[in-house]
Amino acid sequence: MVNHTIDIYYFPLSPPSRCALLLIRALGLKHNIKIINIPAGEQMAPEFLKINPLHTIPAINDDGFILYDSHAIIKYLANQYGKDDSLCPKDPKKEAIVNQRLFFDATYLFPRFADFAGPTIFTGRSPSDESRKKLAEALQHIDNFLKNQQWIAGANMTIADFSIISSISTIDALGEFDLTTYGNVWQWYQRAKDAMSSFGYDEVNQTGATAFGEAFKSKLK
Ligand SMILES: N[C@@H](CCC(=O)N[C@@H](CS)C(=O)NCC(=O)O)C(=O)O
Repeated sequence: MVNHTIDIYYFPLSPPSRCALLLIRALGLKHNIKIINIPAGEQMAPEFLKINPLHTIPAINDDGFILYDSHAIIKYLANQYGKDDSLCPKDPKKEAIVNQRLFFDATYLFPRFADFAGPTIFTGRSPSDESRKKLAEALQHIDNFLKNQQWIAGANMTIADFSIISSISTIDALGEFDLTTYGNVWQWYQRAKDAMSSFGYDEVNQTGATAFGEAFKSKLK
């Protein structure tokens, strides 16, 4: 039983920060949300730079243990507080696949999403054809991951599903990609939303994803 409260530095529009909060909710951990308003530049405040010199959210403070990067955070929390190893398997091969999916989100999917949507959000420019092609390629890889399995890293839901759903839901909310054309992705997305609804999927993730999509669409006009 965990008695202390974990601080999470979070902003609803930020996919990785939603992913970390969703896992905190799945694990039923006591937490305190500290909003860092990214558009207002609050990540550059000296107090926050002491938490994360890289000035990104999410970050957590778990009883003095400070950690940043959503992928590192969800892996730590699942290992430290998971009631068993289902969310983060200890079997080396299963764990390796989870890691591969986390690194895929960190180094491939999320950067391609940011390259696609960032210029519109920050300057109102339309996404480039090149960034559209690259993000579509990333979606196709996820579709392939899911060819013979129900979840992103195998037969069970793991932290990899938390990571990928925060990005996918935001991509879906842009209204620029028809996810139903990626049949495996679309079915997994419905399955994952359903499985995560018991610990607050809509409130923690969907609301922020939809808000990001609205912000994107309003800048395109
Ligand atoms: N790999 C990082 C990416 C985090 C990230 O880029 N967060 C953005 C918001 S979505 C941020 O905090 N940007 C503010 C900045 O870079 O100054 C993670 O997964 O936590």
